[in-house]
Amino acid sequence: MQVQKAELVISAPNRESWPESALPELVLAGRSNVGKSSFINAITGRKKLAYVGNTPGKTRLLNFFNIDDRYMFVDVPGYGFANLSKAQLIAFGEMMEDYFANRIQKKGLLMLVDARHLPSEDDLGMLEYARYYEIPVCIVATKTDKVQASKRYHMLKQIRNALNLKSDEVLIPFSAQTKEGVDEVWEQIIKIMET
Ligand SMILES: Nc1nc2c(ncn2[C@@H]2O[C@H](COP(=O)(O)OP(=O)(O)OP(=O)(O)O)[C@@H](O)[C@H]2O)c(=O)[nH]1
Ligand SMILES: [Mg+2]
Repeated sequence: MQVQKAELVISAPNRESWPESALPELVLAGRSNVGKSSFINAITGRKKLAYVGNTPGKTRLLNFFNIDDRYMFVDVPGYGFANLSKAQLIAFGEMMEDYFANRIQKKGLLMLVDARHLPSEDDLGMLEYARYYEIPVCIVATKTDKVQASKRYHMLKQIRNALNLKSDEVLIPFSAQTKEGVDEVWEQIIKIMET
């Protein structure tokens, strides 16, 4: 999809600041440093829409992006960052619980995992939210350019198994560097958002 407009609507610290909007929403989640900002930039064709940096897990806000007045992307702060306090972990859990339980615009979860590593407990927890609230999921395995061709099939299979993906839960190999997977990602997003 050719994106014309991609705008940050608000960085919301709490429910009161979630935007009033009827657009269907796609939650984008993943561990810190998984390549989420690079992913958002790659699929929207922007260079600096979402900040790409070396300091992982800084934001604790839900970032709502208006995509062509058609979808809202809800960028979740990267989780699984070791330096979080227990209070911060609880606050994060409450923020996500609040969103999934109460936001009627939610339509799907797109979760990013690093193609070189097995998913974490936090990834599984995020997936559980989606399954519990019965919203469709799409998994994106990032940084495939860093995976040796001979190991690729095995890695992807291991990720599928670790997440216990069902046959209708798609796993898309992706690289922000080579742009592998951009078309497949849009195909899935459109499917999730428009059914
Ligand atoms: N080789 C390669 N590097 C990538 C890819 N995607 C992201 N990176 C690198 O991985 C690092 C983290 O990327 P970000 O896009 O900032 O990741 P993030 O998940 O948004 O990170 P935080 O928001 O800080 O948690 C950066 O150094 C990126 O350049 C990719 O597809 N291939
Ligand atoms: Mg980021």
